[in-house]
Amino acid sequence: MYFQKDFECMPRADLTKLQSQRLVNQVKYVYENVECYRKRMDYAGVKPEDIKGIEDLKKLPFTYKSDLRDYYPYGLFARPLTDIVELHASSGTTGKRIVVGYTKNDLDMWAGCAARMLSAIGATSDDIIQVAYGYGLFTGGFGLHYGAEKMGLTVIPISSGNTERQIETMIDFKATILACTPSYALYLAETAEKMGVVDQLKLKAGIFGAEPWTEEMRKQIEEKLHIKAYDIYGLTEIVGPGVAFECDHQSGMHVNEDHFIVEVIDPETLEPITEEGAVGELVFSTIDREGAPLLRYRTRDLGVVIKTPCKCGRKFVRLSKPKGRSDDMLIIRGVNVFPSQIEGVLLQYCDKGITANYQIVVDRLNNNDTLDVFVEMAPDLFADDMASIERLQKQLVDKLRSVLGIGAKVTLVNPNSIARSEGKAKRVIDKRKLV
Ligand code: DLL
Repeated sequence: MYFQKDFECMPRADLTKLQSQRLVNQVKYVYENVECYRKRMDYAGVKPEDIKGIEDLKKLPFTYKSDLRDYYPYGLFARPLTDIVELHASSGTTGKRIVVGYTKNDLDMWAGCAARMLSAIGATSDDIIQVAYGYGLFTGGFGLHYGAEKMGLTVIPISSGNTERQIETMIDFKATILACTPSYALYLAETAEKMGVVDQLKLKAGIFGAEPWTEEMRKQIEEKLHIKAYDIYGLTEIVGPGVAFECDHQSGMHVNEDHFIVEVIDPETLEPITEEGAVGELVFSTIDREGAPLLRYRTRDLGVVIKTPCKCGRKFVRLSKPKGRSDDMLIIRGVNVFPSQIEGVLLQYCDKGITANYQIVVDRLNNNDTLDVFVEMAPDLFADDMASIERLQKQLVDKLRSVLGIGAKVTLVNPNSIARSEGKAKRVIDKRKLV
């Protein structure tokens, strides 16, 4: 077990004291070691001494995804690269990734956060966890791996993909816990059904996150795989998986508040929302991070912070399932995709036979996200032979795959066939009903 009662069940007054001490240190550390923060705080007229506790958090400027992009790759690191032992990354608004660095202590803190999540779902060193999140720059695979390792579980580091082999492995290696995205869990469940092997599985629980999913999906996964399905939340910028986790009561995700402070703000006015149960944008500050600390990071995820006590006894506040985003980011097969990335690719081909009229359609078929890009041809290409149209279509598919990191189906359609809008163009149609 990795239930850290002293922290997880700490009375609120003590937790506030701990958060305040850590925040004061983190702000001082960031001011001294990260030029961008120093300049921004100077500009805002805030000195580290002005931050005496969490009540002063709102004096600090926000950090945005664009900051991580502007200071790409290492500009926001607070430590020299000699102290950074691991890098992780995810996509950004222009296709340029954002990069986050971990020191040895950061990795240990992350592993501890992830171990708490596993402990909260009842995992012990007797369990065998199949980590089918992607390993690599994405944080999912390694985050669950480090947590499981810290708790002494047996890890099957299979990564994502190769679905039938996943099922074979789950059966042969007697996996008891499955970790992957919820949509992949459903796909695995359906494949196991087709293979007629569901009753050979030894799974008892699944730990799923990295993309929006509904209570209906939870029910389906639980019924098909005969497991309990738990939600976990995180983002690359903070620590990937391990920011917040569900306990046995499956009623909101406890935030690891001794490491991260969560605020809810109105995304328009940027004012903190204190009203219980109100939806707002989640903003996180790290308070004991060494490599890549972030203060008041605007996640763009909309959610609710639940402060009422949980039956499990943990005192950490809980997050509702995210209720959408305050920007246009889509999560497709677990990968963050911005429509502007797709538009950027299409614009590069406007002199090669396509126009800037396009539509992006995202759907979910057989529990797998699909991405369709419809683009109008220019009249010249339309009059051309089929081979040139197919050639261009293929070039677009290849380019989109390399920029987005996932496959898209591209269909070149007749000139003027995409409906024109009278107001703002409706470029993206998301047919998945996820919130
Ligand atoms: O998805 C980290 C992660 C890995 C979380 C494995 C959980 C499990 P990013 O790729 O940076 O990091 O994507 C972060 O994914 O801002 C949310 O919009 C979304 N997201 C993450 N968890 C959930 C969840 C990882 N449980 C972005 N429900 C976040 C809904 C989620 N959305």
